Amino acid sequence: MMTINKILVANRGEIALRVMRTAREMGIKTVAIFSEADRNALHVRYADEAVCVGPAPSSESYLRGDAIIEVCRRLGVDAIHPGYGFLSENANFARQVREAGLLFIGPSPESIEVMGSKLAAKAAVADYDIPMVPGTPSAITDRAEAKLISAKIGYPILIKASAGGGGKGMRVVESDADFDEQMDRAVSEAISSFGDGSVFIEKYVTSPRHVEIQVLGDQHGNIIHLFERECSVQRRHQKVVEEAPSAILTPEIREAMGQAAVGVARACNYYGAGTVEFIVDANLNFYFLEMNTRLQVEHPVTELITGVDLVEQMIYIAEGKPLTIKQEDLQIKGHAVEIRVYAEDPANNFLPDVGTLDTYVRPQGNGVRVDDGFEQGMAIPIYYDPMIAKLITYGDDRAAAIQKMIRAIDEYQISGVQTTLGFCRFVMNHDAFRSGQFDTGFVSKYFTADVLDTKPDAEETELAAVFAAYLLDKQAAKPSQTQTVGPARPKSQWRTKRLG
Ligand code: MV4
Repeated sequence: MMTINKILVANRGEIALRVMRTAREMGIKTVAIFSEADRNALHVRYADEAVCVGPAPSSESYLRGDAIIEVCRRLGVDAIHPGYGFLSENANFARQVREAGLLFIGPSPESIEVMGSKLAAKAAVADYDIPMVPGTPSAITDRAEAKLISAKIGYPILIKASAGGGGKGMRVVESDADFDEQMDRAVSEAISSFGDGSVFIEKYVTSPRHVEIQVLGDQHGNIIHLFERECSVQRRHQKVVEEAPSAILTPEIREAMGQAAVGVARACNYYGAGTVEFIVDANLNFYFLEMNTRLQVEHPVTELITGVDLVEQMIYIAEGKPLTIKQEDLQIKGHAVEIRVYAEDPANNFLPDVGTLDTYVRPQGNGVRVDDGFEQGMAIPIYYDPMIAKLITYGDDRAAAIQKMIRAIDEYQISGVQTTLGFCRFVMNHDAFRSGQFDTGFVSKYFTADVLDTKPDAEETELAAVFAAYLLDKQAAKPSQTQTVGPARPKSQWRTKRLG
C-alpha cells in the first residue's frame, strides 16, 4: 500500500478537470499536461503545475507516453490518471508507467490487454457462466465452416472484428449469398483499422438496447457493481443521451446483470473502475459484448444515483486500499440523465462546428451538474473531440430528471458555434424516449433535421401578441408621443443567443 501525493492527469478538457477536482478534495497535488493548442485551457489553469508536452496533434502531445512519464520523473509525480480516450486503454503505456515506478490509476496492463481483444475476452469469461450471443468462440479461418455455422445460428448474422470497438469493422450478413462479400469487407476494414484481420460471427440481435454495468474492483479480489447505465440513444455509435437506472430493467434482471458483470471482471482479475457492456433484446435477454477498462464519459449518472465518487475510488484502489463499500451498502436513489453537448450542427448531418464560444452561460440550480472544460470567449480546438460539455440532471424519478433536463437545456446559452442542445431537447420531448420504448435505432428512426424546433414556441408567440397590444395601448393613451410599433416583439437576446 502506498500514499499518492501528486497525480498527473494525462488528459485534457472536462475529464482532466473532473479528475483534478477529486484529487484536490483528497489533498493530492495535481499536474496537468497540455498541447500548444491548450495553453489557456481550464485544466491547465486549475492544476497546481502544468507542463506543455508538444504541438496540437494528439499524436505529438497527449499520446506521447514517453514524454508524459518524463514529466512525472521531473516533477516527483506518484501516479498517472489517464481519463478516457488517449492512453487510457493502452496496455503498453500502463506497463511503461508501472516499469517507471509510477502508479497507473486504472486496471493492470494484463486486464486491458485481454479486454482489448473481443475474442480473448470471450475466452477469458468462458468458465464464468456469462450469457453471450450465439456465435463462434474463435476467429474464422474456414469460410465453408463459417457459413455452416451461420446457417445453423440463422441469418441475419454479424461479422465482427476481434480488435474492433464502437461498431468499427462490423458487418451485417443477411443471407448465405452475401457472406463472402461482407466477410471480405470486414477483414479488410479490420486490417486497415486495427492491423488485425481476426473476425468472428455472432447472431444479429435486432433493435437491441445498450445497457452497461459499472464495476469497481480492488487489488485484493473484491469486486462490486454500481448498477447500470442505459446508453441506447446513440448516433453512429456515438452516445448522445445516457441515464441511470435503465427504464426497462426489473430488480431481478438488474441483479442478474450485476452478477454477470462481476463475473466478467473476476475472469480478468480486474481492479479499478470498469464497465461491462451488454445488449438487451426485446424479451429482456441480455448478452455480454465487451468490457471497457477505463472511466467512461457517462460515469456521472452512476455517481448521482449511488452517491459514490468513482474517481476517489479509483485513487484508493491504485493505492492498494481494499474497497470499503460493500455490495449490500449500495442502492439506487433517484434518477440521473446525461446529455453530451457537442459543437456539431444537427441541421447539417452533425458536422463538427468549431469556433469561438461567444456566449457561454451554463444552466444552474437544484439537480443540475455541468462537467465542461470551457469558458465564454474560448475557442474549441479543431484537433480534439468537439464535446463542449456534459449536462447531467438528477431527480426523484425518471420523469423529474427529464423535466429538469429540458429546463436546463432551455437555460443553457451558447452562441458562436452550433450545438447538439436542440437535438437533445428533441430527444427529451419525444414520446418514445419519455415512455422508455426505444432502442439503439432511436435516432435513425425518429430524427431528421427538420424536426428541430427553430421557430418561436407558442408561449413566445403569445407573449409577442401581448407586448404588441401593450404598445398599441400606450400609443393610444398618449397620442402626442411618437411611438413606433415595429416587429411584434423584438427578439430577446436570451432567445437568439441560445440554439433553437
Ligand atoms: C451487436 C448488435 C447486434 N447483435 N451484436 C455496436 C458497437 C459494439 N459495441 C457492438 N455493437 C452492436 N453489437 C450483436 N450480436 C448491435 C450492435 C449495435 C449497437 C450496440 C450498442 C449500442 C448501439 C448500437 C448501434 C448499432 C449496433
